[in-house]
Amino acid sequence: PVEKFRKDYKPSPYLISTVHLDFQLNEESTLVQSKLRIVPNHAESSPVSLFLNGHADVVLESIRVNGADLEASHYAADAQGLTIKSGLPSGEWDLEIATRIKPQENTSLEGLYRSGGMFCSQCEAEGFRHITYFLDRPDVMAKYTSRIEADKAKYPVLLSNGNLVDQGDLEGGRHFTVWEDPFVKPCYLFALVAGDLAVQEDTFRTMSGKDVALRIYTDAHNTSKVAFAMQSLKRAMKWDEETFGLEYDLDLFNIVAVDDFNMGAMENKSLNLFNSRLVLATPDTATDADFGRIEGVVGHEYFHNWTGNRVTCRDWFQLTLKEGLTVYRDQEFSADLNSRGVKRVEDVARLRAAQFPEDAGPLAHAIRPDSVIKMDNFYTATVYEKGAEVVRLYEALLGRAGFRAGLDLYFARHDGGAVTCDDFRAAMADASGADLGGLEGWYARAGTPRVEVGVEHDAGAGTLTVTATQAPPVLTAREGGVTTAGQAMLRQAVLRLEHQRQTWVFERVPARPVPSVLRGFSAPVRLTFKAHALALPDLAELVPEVPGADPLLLHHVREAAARALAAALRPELERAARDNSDPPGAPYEFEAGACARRALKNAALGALARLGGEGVTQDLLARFRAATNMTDEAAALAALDRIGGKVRQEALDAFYAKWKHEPLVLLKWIAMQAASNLPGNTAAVRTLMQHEAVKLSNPNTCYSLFLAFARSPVNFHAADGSGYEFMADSVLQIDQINHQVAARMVGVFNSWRNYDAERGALMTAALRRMASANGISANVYEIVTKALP
Ligand code: B3K
Ligand code: ZN
Repeated sequence: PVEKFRKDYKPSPYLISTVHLDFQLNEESTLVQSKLRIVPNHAESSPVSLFLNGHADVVLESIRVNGADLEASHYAADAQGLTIKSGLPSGEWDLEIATRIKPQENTSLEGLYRSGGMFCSQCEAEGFRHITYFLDRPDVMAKYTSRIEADKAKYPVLLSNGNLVDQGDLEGGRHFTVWEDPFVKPCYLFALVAGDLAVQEDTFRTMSGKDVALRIYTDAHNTSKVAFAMQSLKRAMKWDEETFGLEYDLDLFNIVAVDDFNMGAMENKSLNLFNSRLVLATPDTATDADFGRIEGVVGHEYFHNWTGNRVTCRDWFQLTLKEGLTVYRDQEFSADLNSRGVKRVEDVARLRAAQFPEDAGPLAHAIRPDSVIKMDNFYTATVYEKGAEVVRLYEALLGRAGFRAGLDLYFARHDGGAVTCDDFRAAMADASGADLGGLEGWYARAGTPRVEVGVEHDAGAGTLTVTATQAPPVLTAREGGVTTAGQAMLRQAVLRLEHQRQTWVFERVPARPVPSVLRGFSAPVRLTFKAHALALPDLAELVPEVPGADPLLLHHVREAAARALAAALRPELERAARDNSDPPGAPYEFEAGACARRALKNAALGALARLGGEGVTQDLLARFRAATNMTDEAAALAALDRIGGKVRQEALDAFYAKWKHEPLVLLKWIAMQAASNLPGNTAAVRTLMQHEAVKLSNPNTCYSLFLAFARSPVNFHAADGSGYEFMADSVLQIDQINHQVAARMVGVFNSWRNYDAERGALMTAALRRMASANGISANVYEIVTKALP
């Protein structure tokens, strides 16, 4: 596997102005004919050869240049792509390439593949090269026309990007559609869908009065589950107009739900593809958390239409340009629709639980990485969540209006272009005249800065002196609230920490105030603070704080503390559970107050379950049986799981019997069993792998099974190494099916340095075994080799 470096970026010697694609979809193989208008990129000296990326699975059938077959001596194809070495015309010219591919054998779920009975595609980051030979890089932007032909009975719905410009029936029961996308785009935003799908429709009138047709496609039996996603889409469209003045730019917007999907969703121009679990939801099948995620991701993919699609990335090292900015936008969207405070607490908790450890581990990278082997490995919490925090710094420094002016200038300058993070910062700085040079460090360096704050009050002089030191020094916007104890906030200021040590003096502060720094968590830093948290921190947060941690010991200590706390607070917990329970027959509502009540009640029930006893068990069983929404049903099941024994098994069996026809609901059932801390559960998980509900070619299933298993301190971290062994076996097994999923699974070994010497040795032994296994993918290779000492 080859490592690529950001510093090696060179503009493409050729560009492509138009792309005509023709897909002949068939059961055994698919013929792809592509006609490209090739344009020399004159910024560069005249090139002699043209290299097009293409995966080994692509079989070349023919090449024509300006309408004439190209002689075999002029070109060569290998596992990386196709080189046209000679016979290239000067000026602009047409290149026609025919390739044959086998989507039905494609289990990597990159490029064109099958999910259930449908054809669908995933091209970001480098999937388009699995379809045909192409300049597969985001700075090559072209206008696309796509013609799709397939059997009409099997695939009545044929979709691609842009507007439907033609359709018709053909001989032999076949039919076709032609789609034209008027906007230039990189090939990673191309999409195709063919299937027997049902559709739910709605419309949205934009701020300039244009009606947009909104369509959500699913399997016929799931049409009743898309109402919430549709409502979220309409809210996102309205919010982007009101907040950023950004209007939708085509007459239709399609979403398709796909069961087998490597990640959450994909923002293909006007044809977003979604993992089914992020589209389908009804109160009885989805939890409050699921609803929240659906709203956020529907918003996220829609917002990409401007931040990502209209303005895209010059190269993949700039990924945070579109992802950090779009995560910031979806966070703000959810904050405006629900409780801003709760949303911020959730987002920061996620950052601390997932991104801080990543940034402190062997795979730490800057939000704009310097080198990459497989780009798919860099869709990380750092690029996404820390990237969003860096965007939040611009907002803190420039204020809302300054931030908006910067974004306006960014679009005015770069619409239709492929740009860098530096272009974004330049637009932000130029629109406001602010000096943002200090932000450079956040793009260049990995790691979480540590900030220490000291406060001194001089009663005589009436001054308050705030001193902050940071390591390593990096610009940090911190809103410092200066408050008097128990009183409303007196003053608020943004302190710019640009040097290693800085001091601010506030005048006219007669009484000693209580300072509140890092308000709203205004920078992604660790604050050396003496505060004590009320809730027990997650094990993932505890482990890095305890050098050489024994995860089992920590787990038992944490459990004992949780039990003691529950015992001491029993009456309060019982009251919280009782007072926050819905009256029978109350309708489910996804609304901030109702969600908060359910969360409190279910947290109380979870704590009471630690105490066990007949009364608690019977109450939980009754709640489990009577639950009218998945939030309460799943919470009761989790609490019964904690009680263990016969009731646990009965509840799991009842849950399976009730939901065996809803694969998305069964993901929760799988994850709960896989994460169990019952001693010896590894064997049960191996057995679960044989269950009819477990399909290892489905990424969601793998995540629910294996990533959940790795969260079990008792079984993943079993002292005899059996958990690590099971995980390594599973990685190697899944890598034969899907590289991206396998690479995500390996990530659970990254934290080996946090544990005691024995576990560290067992974990690195598992990593070495994977590294030396035959035929591992570049994806897995990159993670295991970086994780090893
Ligand atoms: N841009 C996609 C992620 C693609 C991942 C490719 N391995 C989803 C998103 O961030 O919106
Ligand atoms: Zn995104």
